[in-house]
Amino acid sequence: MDKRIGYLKVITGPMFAGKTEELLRHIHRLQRAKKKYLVFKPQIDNRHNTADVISHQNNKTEALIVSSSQKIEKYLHNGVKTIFIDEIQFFSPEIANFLGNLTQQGHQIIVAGLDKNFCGEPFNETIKALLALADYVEKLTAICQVCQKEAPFTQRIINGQPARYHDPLILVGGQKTYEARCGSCYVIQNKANMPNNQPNSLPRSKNTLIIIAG
Ligand code: TTP
Ligand code: MG
Repeated sequence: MDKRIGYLKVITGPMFAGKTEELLRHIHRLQRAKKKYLVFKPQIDNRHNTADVISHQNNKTEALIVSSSQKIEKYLHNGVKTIFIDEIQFFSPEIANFLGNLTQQGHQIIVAGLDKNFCGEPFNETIKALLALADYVEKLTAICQVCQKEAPFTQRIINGQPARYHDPLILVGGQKTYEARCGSCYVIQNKANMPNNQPNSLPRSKNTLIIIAG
């Protein structure tokens, strides 16, 4: 990557793929060189009850908790040009244009976020826009917790059963609620009952419902 100009890199894939760990790897490189940077994470991700970004390997770094691109903008002073954001899928789609404009101004931006939701579809408009705008995309996979093959999907499990297609999009959680799955072992209930089996052809009216799970 050319470090003299701005760029947007998206680290993406399912849960348990090591997206946060990869983000931290980039951050630790800068720490060693004492280069200035800012790390953000969305207000919604309260899994660890701390402002740190924490990977499954328990590596961590301090982050600023923000709810919108406007809040991020307020921190962009003192000439800091390098920005990291974890859980980017939890920001609204405007963040894509906001980050695109920053790259034009020479900012170097690395974000991490889910490509697909528990339904196996693009997580939302935010990630779609970012993947289109990105200069670099690093797509990671996890390992299927059933058969140990490469896992591009995230399985949501509710009371021991695969989640249903119309369950709420956002359910913050970890290993108690989600598993990494390959295409063969991944299951979604009720998707076949959709009219024309079209993804998202019914309004996902419960999208705004946010549930916090283990
Ligand atoms: P991630 O950081 O993507 O999960 P992770 O930490 O296991 O992955 P990695 O090691 O690659 O960093 O966090 C995803 C969050 O999104 C988690 O709180 C669960 C939530 N989520 C939803 O709200 N809806 C969904 O459909 C899915 C798949 C996850
Ligand atoms: Mg993560």
